[in-house]
Amino acid sequence: MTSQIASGPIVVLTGAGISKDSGLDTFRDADGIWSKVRIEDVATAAAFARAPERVHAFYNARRQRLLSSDVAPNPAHFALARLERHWAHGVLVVTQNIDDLHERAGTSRLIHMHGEMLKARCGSCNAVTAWKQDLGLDTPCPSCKRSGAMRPDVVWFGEIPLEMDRIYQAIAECALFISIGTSGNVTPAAGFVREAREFAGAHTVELNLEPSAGHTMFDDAVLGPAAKEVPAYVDRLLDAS
Ligand code: BV8
Repeated sequence: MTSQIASGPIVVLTGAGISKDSGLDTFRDADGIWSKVRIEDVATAAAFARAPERVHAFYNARRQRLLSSDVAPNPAHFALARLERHWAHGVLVVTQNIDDLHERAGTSRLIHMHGEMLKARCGSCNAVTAWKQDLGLDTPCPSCKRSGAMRPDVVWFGEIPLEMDRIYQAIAECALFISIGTSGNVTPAAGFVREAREFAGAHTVELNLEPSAGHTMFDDAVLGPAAKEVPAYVDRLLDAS
């Protein structure tokens, strides 16, 4: 490891692959979510306007799955929390995932750029509320009391991801950019590695089950399941720092 990496901030981008070993489905694997349902039918504002019950059913099922007792953070989530505790120059985790497994593993500097499944937002008054029950057309907003406008507090395709300025600022200052468990198919997240290379001159590493769509942009790659490879990689980083 170069001295630049050893003395600089780290930005970690995670995707659905880091939660696969916790029992949550990915999107584009052979048995993934998009092999069972179309983005256009459940993950856009137009889909919600056209058939809100279908969108609610899609997220209610995923929310209940996330809350089930057999879904918990895996060693990859815990390793990133350990890295944050021991890396002297700062670690920011930017996740595309809408689950709460990073928080439950102890990560605190965290941005959910695509929102959070355990929050609901009112389309009328914009109030955001922590949410673990099913959502439906008859669900009243806890704040304005109106029904019919509650939605999962997630970023659908065609909507603007959250905290982009803060994310780009952190990437511009990082010495090491690590991408874990993402296929590199969804923008703007898929472009972060290029930002890290071109604007920060950062060292870039991809930890994934297989090479992602953007694999040529990474200096290094570690292929294998996140639950196995991420703890080992964090050990190497901390041992060398
Ligand atoms: C935006 C929340 C402008 C909801 C998600 C054409 C028409 C319309 C739009 C577009 C278009 N072309 C491009 C676009 C833009 C669009 C887009 O990228 N579309 C794609 C489909 C082409 N993007 C947007 O609309 C975004 N908004 O662009 O606004 C803008 C831009 C910049 C600044 C301001 C404004 C909004 C996108 C957000 C959509 N919402 N999620 C929900 O979850 O239901 S995205 C969704 O995909 C999830 O967040 C998911 O995390 C994310 C990315 O997928 P991955 O995480 O990578 O998951 P995937 O299954 O693909 O890959 C898993 C990987 O893990 C695989 O590589 C696999 O090998 C690996 N793996 C598997 N097991 C393991 C493993 N790795 C390690 N260990 C294992 N065990």
